[in-house]
Amino acid sequence: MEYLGNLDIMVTKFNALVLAAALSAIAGSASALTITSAEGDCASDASLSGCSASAARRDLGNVELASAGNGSFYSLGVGQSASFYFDRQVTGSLSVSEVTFGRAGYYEETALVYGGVVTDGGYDFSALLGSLSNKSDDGFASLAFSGRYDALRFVDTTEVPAGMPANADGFDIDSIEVAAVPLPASALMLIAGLGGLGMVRRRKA
Ligand SMILES: [Ca+2]
Ligand SMILES: [Ca+2]
Repeated sequence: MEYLGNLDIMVTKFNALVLAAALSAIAGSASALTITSAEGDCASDASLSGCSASAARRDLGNVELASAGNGSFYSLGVGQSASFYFDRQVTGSLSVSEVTFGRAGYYEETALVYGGVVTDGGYDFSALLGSLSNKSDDGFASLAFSGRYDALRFVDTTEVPAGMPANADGFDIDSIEVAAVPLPASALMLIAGLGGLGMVRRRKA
């Protein structure tokens, strides 16, 4: 039965391919950050002061993780806030696309950004990361920050000038771009090691 040896090599190669596919799937999921949940003052209670009159602008589902917006957005509401929770920790920099960039004569809309970390009592949003304005020239409101956070909170600080329409609804978030903290090399090595162990065991059996 001279083919048995070849079969054994084939099975080993197959296992290696399965392992490689599994590792690449893990690496892929590690880089794909997702928003697990979001909450916003105006999304919860549209009657709050400064919230948009438009239901579409109070839909948190309009905010996606992307480097460029798609035109649908969530309006924070003047003086109100919204928080976004991620499946992995994130780190800087942060870039937010707004819809009112480059509008001549349009008043400034601003927001503070806080980083949230999981604690025993829930989320601690005491870390102020910086501020955003819709008056930046590059089409994005960006800020650099270090540290690792499980969530981001945006608190509107827009000061609406006198004489502006009464429908002011604060800083608008179309999309968010932020980096996921990469899996530590030790975790990837552990996964690879466990996979290798499984192959050895299967061959011995
Ligand atoms: Ca607005
Ligand atoms: Ca959007």
